[in-house]
Amino acid sequence: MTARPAPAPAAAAARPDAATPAAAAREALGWLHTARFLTTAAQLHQLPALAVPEIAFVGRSNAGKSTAINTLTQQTQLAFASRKPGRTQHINLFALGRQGGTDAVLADLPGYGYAAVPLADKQRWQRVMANYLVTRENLAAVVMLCDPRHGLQELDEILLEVIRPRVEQGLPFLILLTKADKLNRSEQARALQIARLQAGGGSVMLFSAPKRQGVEDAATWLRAVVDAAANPSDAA
Ligand SMILES: Nc1nc2c(ncn2[C@@H]2O[C@H](COP(=O)(O)OP(=O)(O)O)[C@@H](O)[C@H]2O)c(=O)[nH]1
Ligand SMILES: [Mg+2]
Repeated sequence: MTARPAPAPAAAAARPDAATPAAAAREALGWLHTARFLTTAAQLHQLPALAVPEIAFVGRSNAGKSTAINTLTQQTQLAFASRKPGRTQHINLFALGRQGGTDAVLADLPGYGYAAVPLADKQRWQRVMANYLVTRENLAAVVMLCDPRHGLQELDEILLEVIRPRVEQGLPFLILLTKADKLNRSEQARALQIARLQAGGGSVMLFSAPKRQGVEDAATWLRAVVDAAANPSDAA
């Protein structure tokens, strides 16, 4: 081999973090991995007022919310993936940020719609969720988890109606169609199509924890939402 001069440094000078979608996803997943438990609240007024962007995860019991949070944060037990649905009645907050700093928060909201829960409890949860989604000042985005084999159900639609005005004002909204590994390709395409019609301008992605489908895209979306909330002038 003949000796050659070193290549021009132009490519190497580019910031490695966001050079490609894959690099952006890696950066986002590294950031999500910093998630740690912050606090839990049984009632809205117990939630601390926070200045950092907050991303709420909502969904029916058993939709795959805990699994998605654990997969995105790459932590097996952060959001307890329950075999007994309907038991997580609190709002759990998880802090995100490198070096112990907090630059965003994930809010794991109570799963709803579990049949065995008494009606009064269901109605209480519905009120708490609606109040949270309407009044939470640092709310920066909402992620709705939905098992596409069942589609959006009545309680999903009610929540959609609650947040629709905020989505129309620009609140980022993502429907994650979970358990995509249970659908074949044409069923996936059809589920995407239906959910896009229902999302009212929000985004829709297929997601599978075991197949890791949609994990990088969802992570990148979450990171971008927080970046946009932190630097509103960059958004356009
Ligand atoms: N096949 C498959 N099963 C999943 C997936 N995500 C969750 N599940 C299963 O669905 C059930 C409910 O999941 P969980 O995360 O506890 O739902 P949650 O009630 O919304 O928090 C559990 O048995 C999970 O193992 C997925 O992506 N694929
Ligand atoms: Mg759960």
